[in-house]
Amino acid sequence: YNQSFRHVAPEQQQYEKPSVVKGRTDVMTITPWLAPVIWEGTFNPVLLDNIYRPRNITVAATVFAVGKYIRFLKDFLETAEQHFFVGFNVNIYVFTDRPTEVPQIKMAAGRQLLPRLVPSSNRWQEISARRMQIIQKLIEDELVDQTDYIFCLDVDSLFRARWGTESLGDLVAVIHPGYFKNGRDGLDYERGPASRAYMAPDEGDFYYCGGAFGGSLKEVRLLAKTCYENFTADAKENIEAKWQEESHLNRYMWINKPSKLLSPEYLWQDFAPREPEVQIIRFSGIVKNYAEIRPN
Ligand code: UD2
Repeated sequence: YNQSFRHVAPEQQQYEKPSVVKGRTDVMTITPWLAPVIWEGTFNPVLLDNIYRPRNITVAATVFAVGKYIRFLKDFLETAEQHFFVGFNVNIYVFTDRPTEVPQIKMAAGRQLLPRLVPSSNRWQEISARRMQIIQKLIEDELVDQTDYIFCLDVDSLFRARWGTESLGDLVAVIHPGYFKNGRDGLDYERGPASRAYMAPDEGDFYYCGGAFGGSLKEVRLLAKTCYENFTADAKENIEAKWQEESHLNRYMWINKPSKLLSPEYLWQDFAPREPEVQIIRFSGIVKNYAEIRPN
């Protein structure tokens, strides 16, 4: 019997009765394939934490800080301490070519910073896409049997409010903040039929972020492996999808429906004006000067 599928509530837990007829009506909270979409007001954080705590889960996060992106790492890590799975076992794997510049962050008990060396590159597209291969290898070589869930996050971002147990699932995708009200023709998928990331005009549920995704080790390993293989096979034919591995991730999630979706609260963009549906921003991409920070 797989313990991980049981939601055992603590006996003394008291909380307000959920209502069948009240709740968020301004947003989709369940997809047509019956995956929950997590928005503020759809979950009880205390109840969820109490359900997950006895399982003593460990959550891994990967973050890449290659080249000048190392400058974003300190704020990312400090805000993760404040908001990301507070009170749980968390291992943050930092992949960098500048190990001596990894900041010393004071971390709470049960939380670890684990720097890993990766080569530098002159192409930001390569740095971004190669993450998938490195994530696959990390899961296979180090995480199996040690970690329960993994999230893969962009470094040029900050945690601003709770990101916790409500986000756990087998295959977890974040709805991209830039396109969440658009129809299919307004989703920035790869549109070239030659690419393995191709999405036809009548395909697509949502546009998902490349900058935040996660799930169980099994599911994320398969996602990373598939995206990297398709990215590499495209490259051999001199094809690069419009948004690199993000395009391939979107193709993958169209075929392999995520079991849980996180609303754009889980990856907002600081430059974007706040939308009324977004009652809280949990994680957001900072405004950056691409010309200044990318290698070329
Ligand atoms: C989008 C995606 C990003 C990726 C990219 C692909 C979001 C919010 N972001 O962001 O995840 O899919 O499109 O084109 O969905 N990096 C380095 N050093 C570099 C360049 C990149 O460490 O020189 C790492 C770093 O962790 C960064 C990530 O790669 O956060 C993504 O690169 P980006 O932030 O430049 O990509 P961006 O903002 O176009």
